[in-house]
Amino acid sequence: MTATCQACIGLGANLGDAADTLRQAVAALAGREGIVVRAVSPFYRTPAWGREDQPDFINAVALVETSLPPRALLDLLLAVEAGFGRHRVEGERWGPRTLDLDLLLYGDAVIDEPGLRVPHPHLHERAFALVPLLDVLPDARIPAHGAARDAVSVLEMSNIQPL
Ligand code: PH2
Ligand code: MG
Ligand code: MG
Repeated sequence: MTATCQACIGLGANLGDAADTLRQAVAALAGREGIVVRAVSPFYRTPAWGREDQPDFINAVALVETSLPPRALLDLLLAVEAGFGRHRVEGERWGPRTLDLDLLLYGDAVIDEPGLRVPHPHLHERAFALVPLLDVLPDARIPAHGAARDAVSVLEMSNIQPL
């Protein structure tokens, strides 16, 4: 049997029918070789973080079991994003998008390579990712940071609204 790893994927969208896109994206992930979707959090409406001049996002987190190594999983996430019409704008950071799939956690791995940073470098400061993460993995730990529960406890959460 191939060894598998538990990974957490953050889903976000704020263009088009974002909730429908997220539902379809989960189905697309589940249909890929090497990924089993174990749990999906509720969907949340969240105010844009980092760049506020854009529509609210819909966010969720999927807990998956995967036989793919981290780089292959990242490539797959980027391919699924592209399949949903995600066009990356050069130099644009935190802008609006049809679908964003972020590798938040890959087991307890700490990876810092070009294009691939795990845990996600902003996870511990983003309620829109931590709240759904805790739904699927209540005891989640962020390697090099600590308990996700502790990270979220100091953040504003009242604006993270379940759909
Ligand atoms: N993603 C970003 C930037 N800002 N804000 C919210 N609420 N949700 C997101 O998914 C999000 C964001 C960059 O990936
Ligand atoms: Mg993102
Ligand atoms: Mg991303």
